[in-house]
Amino acid sequence: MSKAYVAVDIGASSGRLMLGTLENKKLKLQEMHRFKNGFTKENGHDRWSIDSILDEIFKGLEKIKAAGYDDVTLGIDTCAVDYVLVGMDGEKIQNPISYRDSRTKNAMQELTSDLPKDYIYKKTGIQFLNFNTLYQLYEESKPDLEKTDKIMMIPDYIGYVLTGNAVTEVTNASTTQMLNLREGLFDKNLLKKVNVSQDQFPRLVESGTILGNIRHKWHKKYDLPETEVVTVATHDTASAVLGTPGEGEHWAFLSSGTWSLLGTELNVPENGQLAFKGNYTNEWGAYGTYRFLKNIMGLWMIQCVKKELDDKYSFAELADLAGQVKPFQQFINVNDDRFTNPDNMIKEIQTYCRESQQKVPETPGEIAMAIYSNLALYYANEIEDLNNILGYKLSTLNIVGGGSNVKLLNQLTSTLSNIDVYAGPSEATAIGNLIVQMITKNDVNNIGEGRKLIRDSFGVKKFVPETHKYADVLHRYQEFLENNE
Ligand code: LRH
Repeated sequence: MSKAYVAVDIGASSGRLMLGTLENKKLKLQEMHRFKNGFTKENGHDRWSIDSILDEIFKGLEKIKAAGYDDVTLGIDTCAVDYVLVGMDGEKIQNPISYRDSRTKNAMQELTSDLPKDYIYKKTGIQFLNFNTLYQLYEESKPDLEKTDKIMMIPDYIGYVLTGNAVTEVTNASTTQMLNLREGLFDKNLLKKVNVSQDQFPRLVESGTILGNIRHKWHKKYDLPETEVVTVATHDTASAVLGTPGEGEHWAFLSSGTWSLLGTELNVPENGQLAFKGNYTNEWGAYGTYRFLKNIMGLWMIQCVKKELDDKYSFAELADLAGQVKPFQQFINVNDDRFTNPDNMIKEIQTYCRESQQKVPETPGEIAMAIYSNLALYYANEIEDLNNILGYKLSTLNIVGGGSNVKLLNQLTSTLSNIDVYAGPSEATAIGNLIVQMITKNDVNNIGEGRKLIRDSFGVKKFVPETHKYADVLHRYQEFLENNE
């Protein structure tokens, strides 16, 4: 009889089940199951196929049992903001709509013409992204909403299907832009604006709450290990930050995956005027922390390009090709909404460059370099902004997630931001998910000890600024942004 921890980590393009065990005071990770994820058009919208995700989770658990683990603890994390409407019969009403669906294109503008942005920001401290749950609910089908008994964030819904128990976990709930920072509850006025009520959300719980055991009916259908579900930091970014081995004071993180989430951990939210103007967010974290950060378009751009090139090149090959090309051949505001879900990313980038009378990237290497160099510039610009808002200089930057494997991007980021970069682990999200389970089950004492465990278990690579390089580029990029925002 072997015990283990399992992180179910569902990203925008893939999901996996990672097994975590403690061996000789080190955390050992093993990928047990991986599957493709993505949204497809269904009933007029881009939707996640939630039943297939559940199916894959069961498949993964069967593999884990077959590998000899018959007693596991399991935590679920996914990307934020999306939700499932559940009817009186306890079943989902439809497949959940992805935040990249175009339904919310004008919703934020419409809603905030009535409720001013500074009013919403003061209450919630959450950045304005046109896909926040607040704006998604604003656009929600009225007949579907009328049938709704429960509104559940996706990881909470998965936990509910597995165990029959319904909660709303705070790290993810905060990204709805509907939690009131001061009251610690959903804000009544904001809910009213989108015709939903507090009692439609299951009770709020902190990360690290035991949810319950997998239901008997699933054991009858699948050959599963005994499984206890822990509600971890269910927002993948919250898990990624918990899985970041930052050290000392004032370290910054860059969770680099489909999105680039750049920021720092705070104990008190920062929702003053400067943070509001900079559109920084205060997402709730585990153990009384806040993730003060900004969303940057991220590797989504390169993921789209890879697909559009028929997966002829791997990410590593694209980075190699980029390395053979000169950086900064064109400036791109990577956070321009036009890159959120274009029909074709390569064409969108090329049109952008043509429209702004810049060199048009043509080869795969040129396109990849255009993306990497502009991501690095955008990061550097935000680090400067963060230093200003916080009133102190961030000491180091820990890059985690898949993007931490891209040496070229790490080096450009270090040089342009003039900061020491520590890259890795690339599996920070799954690790953060596991660490919260281990703290909940008393195998690890607290998050400080958890981060030490990560440092002791995984290699981290250091990148230092090449100070003689690219002296004036950031400044020119900032001027470009000012004229192109
Ligand atoms: C990253 C992420 C991010 C959210 C976005 C919707 O996967 O969760 O933190 O802003 O997806």
